[in-house]
Amino acid sequence: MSTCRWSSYALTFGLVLGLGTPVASAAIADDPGAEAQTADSPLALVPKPSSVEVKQNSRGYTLSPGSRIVTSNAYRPVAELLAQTLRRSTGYRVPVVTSGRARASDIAISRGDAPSEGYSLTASSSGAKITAATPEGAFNATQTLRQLLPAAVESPTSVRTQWSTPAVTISDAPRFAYRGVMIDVARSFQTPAELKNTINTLAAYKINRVHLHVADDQGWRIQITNSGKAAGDTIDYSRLTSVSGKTAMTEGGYQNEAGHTGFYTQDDYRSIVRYAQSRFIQIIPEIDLPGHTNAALHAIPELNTAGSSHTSTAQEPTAPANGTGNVGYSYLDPDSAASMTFIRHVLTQLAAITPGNLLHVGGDESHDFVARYGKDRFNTFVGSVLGVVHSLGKSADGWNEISRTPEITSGDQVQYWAGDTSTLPDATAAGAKVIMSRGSSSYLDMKYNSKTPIGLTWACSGICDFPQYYNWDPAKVVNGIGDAEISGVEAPMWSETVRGQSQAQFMIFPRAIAFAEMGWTAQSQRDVGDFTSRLSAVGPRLTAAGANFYDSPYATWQAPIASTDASGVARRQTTYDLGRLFAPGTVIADNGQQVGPDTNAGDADGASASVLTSLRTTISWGDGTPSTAGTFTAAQARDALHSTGTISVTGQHTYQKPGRYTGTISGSDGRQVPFTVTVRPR
Ligand code: TNX
Repeated sequence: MSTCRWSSYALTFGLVLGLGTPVASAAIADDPGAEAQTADSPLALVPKPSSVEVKQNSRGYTLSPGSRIVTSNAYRPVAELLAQTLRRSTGYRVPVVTSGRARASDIAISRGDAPSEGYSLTASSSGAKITAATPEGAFNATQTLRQLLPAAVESPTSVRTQWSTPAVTISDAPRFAYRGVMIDVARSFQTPAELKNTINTLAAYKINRVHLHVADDQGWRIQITNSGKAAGDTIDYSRLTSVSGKTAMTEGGYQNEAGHTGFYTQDDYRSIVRYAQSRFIQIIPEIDLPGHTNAALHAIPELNTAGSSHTSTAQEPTAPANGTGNVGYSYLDPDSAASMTFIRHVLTQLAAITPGNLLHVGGDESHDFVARYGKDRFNTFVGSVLGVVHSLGKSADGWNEISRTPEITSGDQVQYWAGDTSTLPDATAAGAKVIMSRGSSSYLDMKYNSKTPIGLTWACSGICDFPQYYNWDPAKVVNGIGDAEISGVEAPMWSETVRGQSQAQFMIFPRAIAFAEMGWTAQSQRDVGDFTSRLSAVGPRLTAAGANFYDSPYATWQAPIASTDASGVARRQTTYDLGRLFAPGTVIADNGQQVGPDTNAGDADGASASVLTSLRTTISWGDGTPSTAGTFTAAQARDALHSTGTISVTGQHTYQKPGRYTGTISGSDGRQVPFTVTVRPR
């Protein structure tokens, strides 16, 4: 038995292991019951684990119709989440049991020594075995196990393939405790369902923080009620959402689509928090202060005092709504009691519905505030906001502008995005940590290239694709701010130009996945070429899961196929739906019978690369009749804002007699996929 340690072989063999043999390895055995060692792409694990030992000549784990997940009560919720994924795609029952011994066909999840968030995972012919010290570690292990199985495991409907993993032993733990993505729902709202969809995909790559930018100049997205108001507080907080929940960006969208309006009730927010919590993601809400506050000033007359950016008049008691992308003009009055009353009430309610230890208070781009009052006044004002956060038993996050505020202390974090880095050591000297979000290589709202139809260019222009976002060390950005001073990394997705879940995911993926690996994997184990080859197998997973992403030309996307079992009636011509092809970067030729890469660099969407130079299929029906050509239909065509959705393979046929037929889809690249059709009497 030969073994290979990934940690030492990564550079030499990473490409080979990562890519596998994309076309041949996607083929499955003629007899669907036969045990073959096939995965779409063995060891295309992202983020890359600390240590992976591959047993080249051994069989791995095979999930079968009788497979169970055997665990203890403490790990049951984690097991149930894994079971949900497996049930949907395999159609197997996958019961979760908390007693009895695990068999070779089972997945065992149990408690055992492991570093914080870490785990060990062994997949072999005697079963899949996960041990972790906490449910969080076990959850991380289940994400790795998903990636050891074929991409089709992400399918929302049941498909058939060989559900086998390579034989591996993995032990794993993260570099940074904080691995975040920010989503700006203030400029353009996303519904709870949209947000949960993205959270679900982020969790699969071990992102564990989602920072929600819920208030900015253009809109206010979180319900604040009047309950628990301080004595003498005349503010009607329900106006925040009844007035500024109805405003959003009015410009900047693709084909002029306006920003989406709306807000989260506190119950919506709680349900988002719970959903994220079950995937070990902490939600960090941000109320941006003292700037970026026009939506608050638009809703609440009491804030429009002479020292704020808008002074109330009889004609204009509140600041006008502003749906432009202008920044720096709005601010609260540091001398008005109403400002602090407002801040305390809002943060108190937010703290009450946020189980996590962090509230983000913004602090960025208060240009007109600083111009009017000076930087010292800014620091003391933000310092009093930090005081409120601390009095609520929470720690504060803020953009790097807050680094010199007086109250900053251990537990707090400053998020570096741009500007003066010389202030960061002051924050760390006071005990705070740094979250690295350097604009030029972290901002998910930047265009991938000049042809990207949405996005901005101020922080990154030219090519801002996943290699640029991957290929830097957050510990080498600022002198004196190394691993010990950094709590982690976060990639922000601002929404001046981004509308809704699908566009947001197009900007987020795959760049946030590059970030996920930057946050998780030791710097010495990271290599952009190796990452790229593993990412090429992640694309089909995103496709199978129904997530949108930019199928960048920097990866040569793999294209695995799985079959679907069909049924029909004898002597009736029927279009049978027989297969699922997950093929990022491809387009279907006009006649529907050929799939190939979208190489038209002249298009707005640019070129792409796929392992398929061209794929045609023939279907042999299993009843002795001549084979016919398969037809491809994509759930979503590749265009300037969408990767190719899952492609169905269909064929027209008339079975003469009832029965159960085993047919084969044969690809022009040599792959063969068996399917079964059950034909009832007419
Ligand atoms: C800067 S990053 C901002 C945001 C914008 C973003 C657009 C930061 C702390 N402030 O208000 O949305 O640029 O890229």
